[in-house]
Amino acid sequence: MNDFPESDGPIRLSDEVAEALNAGTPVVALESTIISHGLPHPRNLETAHAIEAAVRENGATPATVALLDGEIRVGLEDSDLYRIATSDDVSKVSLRDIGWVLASGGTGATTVAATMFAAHRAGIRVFATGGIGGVHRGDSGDVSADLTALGTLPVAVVCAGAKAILDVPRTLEHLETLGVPVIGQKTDVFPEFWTRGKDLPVTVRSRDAVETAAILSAHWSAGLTTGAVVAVPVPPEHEADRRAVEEAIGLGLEAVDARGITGAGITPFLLAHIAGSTTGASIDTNVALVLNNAAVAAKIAIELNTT
Ligand code: PSU
Ligand code: MN
Repeated sequence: MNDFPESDGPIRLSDEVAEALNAGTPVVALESTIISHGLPHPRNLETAHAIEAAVRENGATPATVALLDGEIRVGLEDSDLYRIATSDDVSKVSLRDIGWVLASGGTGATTVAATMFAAHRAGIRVFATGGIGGVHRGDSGDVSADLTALGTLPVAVVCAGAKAILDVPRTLEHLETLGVPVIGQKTDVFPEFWTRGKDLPVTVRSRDAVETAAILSAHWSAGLTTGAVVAVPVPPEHEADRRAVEEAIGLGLEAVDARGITGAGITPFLLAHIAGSTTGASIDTNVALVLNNAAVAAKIAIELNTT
């Protein structure tokens, strides 16, 4: 048990994660909504293990986050990953859901926002995932709390940008308003998850993990308390066909409207719909980019520990 000074609420670090943090060795936080709501079974469980392996192979300790039995858990056992990947009673937990899911004692998978919160409490600065949530398309005013978390918690989120199911230009404007830098690692354009992106700008291009860590370190040591997006495009050999993805998104958005799906259900529905209509190609891309991000995040965590 490693309690955060400003809080005495229930947070439990695995022995491995606690030891790594105490020893000052690099740790990478990982989310669990991607396991419960982002990928189909059994691909989700396989991928959860593969992401952790990618972090380890690149020299850092993985810390997957979830809410289990009334506790925030940072660093999970295989049996915990299995529960999240197979149970049909797992809540998708964003910032506002942490309290009620803890109080209920139920099982909760953390989004980018909730994972950033847990990572910050545990003292972890680097977090790898697939894509961040953002401003949804249309005029619904649906904006992911991932942006709220990025604007308030000093954690770097290594991702392949934002899914084109969102209004990506407005998402980037929102990040600017919140004071969140978007660091394009080896890219000048903001990646759009399944594709490497086209024409949306990043705040700054970084050559490699060393430069990214230097930027993050300068950002936080200047006294800023916001997070950062480290945008890493999907490796070219795994990039999906842009037209096929756009078409699948268009049909998915029509289905969302037709079925009256709203709120937190939208993202999981669209991901499943797009996976179905691209005959799984989008899932292969999703898995490939998450594994790549995990490896890149481990390298950044190593460099941050030495700057
Ligand atoms: N991207 C994916 N798979 C996912 C998500 C994003 O490829 O499962 C999840 C992340 O957990 C992200 C969340 O934080 O969707 C955003 O949901 P919402 O828009 O409801 O905040
Ligand atoms: Mn939403």
